[in-house]
Amino acid sequence: MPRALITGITGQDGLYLSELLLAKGYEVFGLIRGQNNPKRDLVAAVAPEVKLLPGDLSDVAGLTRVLNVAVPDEVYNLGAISYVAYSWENASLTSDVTGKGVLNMLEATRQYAGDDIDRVKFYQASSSEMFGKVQQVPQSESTLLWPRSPYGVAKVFGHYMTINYRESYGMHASSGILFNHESPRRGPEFVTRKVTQAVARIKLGIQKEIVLGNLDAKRDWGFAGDYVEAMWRMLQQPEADDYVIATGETHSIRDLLNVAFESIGVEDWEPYVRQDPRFMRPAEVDLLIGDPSKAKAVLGWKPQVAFQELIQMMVENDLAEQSALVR
Ligand code: NAP
Ligand code: G4F
Repeated sequence: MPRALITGITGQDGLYLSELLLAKGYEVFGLIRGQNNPKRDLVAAVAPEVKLLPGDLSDVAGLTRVLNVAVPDEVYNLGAISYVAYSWENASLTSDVTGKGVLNMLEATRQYAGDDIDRVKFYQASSSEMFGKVQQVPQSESTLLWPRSPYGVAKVFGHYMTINYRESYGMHASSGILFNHESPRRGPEFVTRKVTQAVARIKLGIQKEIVLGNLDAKRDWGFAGDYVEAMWRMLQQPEADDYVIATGETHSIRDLLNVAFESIGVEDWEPYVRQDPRFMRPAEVDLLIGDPSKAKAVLGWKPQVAFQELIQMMVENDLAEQSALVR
């Protein structure tokens, strides 16, 4: 039975990846932080077979201990402070967790592997946020990185550290440069879920408006369930490498509002949406659109869920969730 350790187990991707690996017959271990993490019950409900081990990405000794208990064949480093807006307010902490945390995990994994570096494969959750002020359209694995947020800068550090461990120590360490991916499990602080939750509440008559920031930014949005499959495929390759994972389509926040409101039968969303500078960012990433052709050619991966279907799925889920809450 192959064994996997996932950091970020309580997050959107950690949950989908756990389900995928368990279905493939893996024994799955998850790093969980804090002395009484409120999301422990969520993991137990979604994937009860996952064995949770306490630890934090900022604590190398703890990570080494966790690796020695889990004895993984594959390590998926998904843990991070992942909310871009928050990263300006907490730049130092974001650098420690989202940036230095990657080095901590790589180094703990190298020490765990000892003389046999081939005994373990490593996945790093890199991000399209690294492209920032994009230097090429669409963005591919060779596009120059130009991060625009403390989060993006931290991800660039983690990305190059992963490449460095591959080149310096021969570690099977791959980076997935994932573009935005969403689902009914997406945190409500991210714009898709913020919109789909609000639209559901407006439909049910329990919310009047949505307050947003920049409506013109464009993102390449896919479904998280599809994207975790790509992570697994990267670690099944004979050689480690870096891959862009994206749909190859881009949509603005306005397009998102169109689809979300249409799905509750509202054609004109303008009366329901207010903009507030509070949600504008000090430096914006205006346009993301990925070129996933390498992932398609090498991994045989392609996205299965289109943008419209994704947003409708999220609205339906939120309608069910919000109705249950008001009942
Ligand atoms: P998420 O839902 O925000 O989950 C983040 C996870 O990291 C949570 O489990 C969180 O645990 C954990 N974490 C935070 N600080 C930690 C620390 N100090 N030590 C250990 N764990 C810690 O993120 P996601 O959407 O699943 O994304 C997974 C990864 O992919 C992240 O690295 C993210 O930056 C990256 N990524 C995401 C996207 C996307 O569109 N979703 C795109 C590109 C890259 P708690 O529950 O304890 O807070
Ligand atoms: O949903 P977002 O917060 O996602 P963002 O910043 O693109 O980051 C996500 O994707 C990255 C991959 O590119 C990940 F690495 C990262 O961890 C995270 O998962 O914002 C998307 C866009 C931005 O342009 C933002 O300015 O939506 C715009 N936006 C407009 N109003 C808003 C809002 N974003 C949020 N969160 N809340 C608003 O009210």
